[in-house]
Amino acid sequence: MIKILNIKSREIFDSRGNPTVETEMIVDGHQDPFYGLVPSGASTGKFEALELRDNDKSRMSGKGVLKAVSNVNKILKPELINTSFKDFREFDSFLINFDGTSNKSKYGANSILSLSLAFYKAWSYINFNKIFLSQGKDNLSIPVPMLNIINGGQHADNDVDFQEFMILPINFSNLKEALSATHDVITNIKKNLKSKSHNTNVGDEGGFAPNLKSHIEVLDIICNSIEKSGYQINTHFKISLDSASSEFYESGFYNFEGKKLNTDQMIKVYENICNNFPIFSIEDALDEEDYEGWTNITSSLGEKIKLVGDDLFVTNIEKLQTGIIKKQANSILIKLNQIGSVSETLDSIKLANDNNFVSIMSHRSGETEDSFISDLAVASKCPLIKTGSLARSDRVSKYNQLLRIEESEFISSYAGNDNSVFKI
Ligand code: 2PG
Ligand code: MG
Repeated sequence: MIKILNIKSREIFDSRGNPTVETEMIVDGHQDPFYGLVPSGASTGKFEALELRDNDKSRMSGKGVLKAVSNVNKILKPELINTSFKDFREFDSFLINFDGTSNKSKYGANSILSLSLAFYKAWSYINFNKIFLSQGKDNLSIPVPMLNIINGGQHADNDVDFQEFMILPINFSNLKEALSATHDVITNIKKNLKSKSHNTNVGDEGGFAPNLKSHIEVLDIICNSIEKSGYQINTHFKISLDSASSEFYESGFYNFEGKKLNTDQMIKVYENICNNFPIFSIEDALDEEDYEGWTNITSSLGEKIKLVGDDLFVTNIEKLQTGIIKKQANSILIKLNQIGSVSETLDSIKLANDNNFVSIMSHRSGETEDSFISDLAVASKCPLIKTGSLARSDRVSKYNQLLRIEESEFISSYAGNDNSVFKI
């Protein structure tokens, strides 16, 4: 049993300078507090759990989270202090039932997640030996980073419609080598952009945000830079996209690169991309409610690439279950704050694994300095992690944590060598 002795929540800032929630928790037997820090999205899914903001326009454009903080300090804390919980599942269940709504709208998913994270950290710290020593040393691997090197969509002020262009270093013996090679590619992308007089400032997730004309131009620059760095496309690096297409979908049409495309035409764009470039996955290829389209694209491209549901599934086990039955997508993006608790997040990963869907642990575009998702990605055996480019501390902190974990005696491999996920 873990007994909670004290809780304190406060408003802090995320990587975009917007307010967010942090909660610290003291548990019996431990002097140091455990922290839960909550990230925040920009291209949020319609069905995500509710992020409670003050909407008081006189303060930080209404983005304050003082209500969520007060819900923790004044309402939830008195229910939790001096109470003992068997494990994080019992703790999360208590919070979920106490809130009582399907999307955590009574107290806010940000307040509930901050508590869930803090308690999970306490629980895993206290039970470390039981969790890891019991399963032996050969079981854990380091996930492959999906590095978002060119930003567009809602994450950048340019005309590129797809939100993220990512590179995946796969055929390397460990993460250390994989990131060193990635550094070479990023250096060449920068040189490449500079030589064409493009801006090389970085966007929200640390990737470049040049004003390029089309997705083909971006993909050509990426492939060219990989080869210039002395690596082979497909063998050493694959490419992934996050279209975040709900952001350019309107009344049944995709407003893509100056054209109004219906679902079939949009699917043709993707088929064309997959025929010409080394694509590993496409996330949110279609709108979050274009359900029939999702089934169609999965039947057309699902054997060839991973089709990843982010806004489509919002880390929600019920939406994922429907997706599995209706064959919408074959992979899921995992974001803790889309659902609002650690245990529900782990349930979605388990359901995905049981149905051969690949789980990708993910940051949000508004991040904090916390690197917890790196620990969780390894512990929950996600073969991939998406957490921005090799720039900005909010992104690099996650990769740095993975480098530390890689040195641990519990790690036996780098997931990039797993042929069942990454066919070369
Ligand atoms: C996404 C994410 C993270 P946001 O769409 O996958 O890259 O963006 O946090 O803005 O939803
Ligand atoms: Mg996404």
